[in-house]
Amino acid sequence: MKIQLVQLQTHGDARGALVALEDAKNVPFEIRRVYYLFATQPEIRRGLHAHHKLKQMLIAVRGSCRILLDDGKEKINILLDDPTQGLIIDSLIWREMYQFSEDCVLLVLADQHYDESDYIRDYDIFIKTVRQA
Ligand code: T46
Repeated sequence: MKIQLVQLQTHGDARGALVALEDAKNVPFEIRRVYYLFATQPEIRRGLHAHHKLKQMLIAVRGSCRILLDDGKEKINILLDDPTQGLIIDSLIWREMYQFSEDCVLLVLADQHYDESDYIRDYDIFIKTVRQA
């Protein structure tokens, strides 16, 4: 599956910790958009879509959530609960985020501006698209 969980270098000292995110260094694409999810609720499921082209890196900078990833052949489930780990998700991967902790802040770096036409929000169309790719 075209996903990768990467360990981000942490600069820490007695004052606390710092993680820097830089494209072409620890982010494997040009960063065109940054957004974050917060005030999520444990029983709510988000995502439920794939992207034609978009690549993203997700980081639970606070709290935790689970993410189901599906490339049309296999499904995996990842717990994001560490602000020093980045989950890179390539195009054509179905994702569902759930079991958000109440304090969860999910930071997302994206390689494209927001474009609704890049979304595949119907699972059957996703499967057909993957098979044709
Ligand atoms: C993804 C997961 C991890 C914008 O106006 N601009 C934006 O950049 C984004 C991401 C969303 N929006 C609007 C579109 C909707 O009216 O914000 C609303 C919520 O978006 P959506 O329902 O797509 O949110 P999620 O949490 O289901 O999915 C988001 C991203 O859209 C998606 O690309 O991979 O987070």
